[in-house]
Amino acid sequence: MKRALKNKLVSLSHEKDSRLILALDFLRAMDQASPLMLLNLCRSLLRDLRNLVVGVKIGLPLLLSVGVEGVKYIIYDYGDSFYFIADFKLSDIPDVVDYALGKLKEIGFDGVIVQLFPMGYGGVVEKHRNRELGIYGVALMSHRNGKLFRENFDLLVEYSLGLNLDGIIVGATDLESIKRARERVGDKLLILSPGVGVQGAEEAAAIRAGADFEIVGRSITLSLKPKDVARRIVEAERRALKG
Ligand code: O7M
Repeated sequence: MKRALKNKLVSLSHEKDSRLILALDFLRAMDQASPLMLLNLCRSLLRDLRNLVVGVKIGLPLLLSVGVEGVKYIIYDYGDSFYFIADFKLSDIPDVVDYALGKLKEIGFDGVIVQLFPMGYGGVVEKHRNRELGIYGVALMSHRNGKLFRENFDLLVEYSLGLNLDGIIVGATDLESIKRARERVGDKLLILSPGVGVQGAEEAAAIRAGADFEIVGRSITLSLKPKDVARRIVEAERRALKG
């Protein structure tokens, strides 16, 4: 993980000795809780996980529950402790993606996820990376039947290299593809890998296969003991890195 040593994600990872990114999508009792209660739940979860988790990925489930102001509030409170990633898997025309990236940076996000298949994002990526927004592209999704991703995986990885992204997403449910991506990108791109736990991938297996970070959501956020689960995953990842 030599790349982008200036990247906040990488420096927090070194500081905390952790490769864990939390997907903050679903919380226990989410359907019954008011936005304010949810915000308090998020804040206490993040307080508990501060020393274990490096990044926090926020997508539509949380945004639609607490609103933009709520998300801003979370980032305002915890921006020094975590690398915040906006996961709206942007996939529009470059002008719209350009606008969205600017707004997401204003909200306080450190990084954003884009889909790569629309292509044409060269100028947009360069502009926003120069403004210190990390950009990560989806190369292979973790769910079953993602046939088009599978068929175009090599192309998407090549495209990511050409764009000089900060990193790519490769599902932890396909370890061979992680190995293949790592061989191809070397240390030029970070590899972030979701699908651990609820979706079936084993803890730390993606790290062993060559991913830099594992993204984990429900196994932690829906647990009665989120800190214990996070600690167990981080310890498994540390063991995997030591070989
Ligand atoms: O651990 P989970 O299954 O509760 O959550 C996984 C998270 O990773 C959730 O936020 C998904 O949106 C995300 N994710 C996938 O599960 N699969 C993918 O292929 C890609 C992502 C992702 O993070 O894309 C950026």
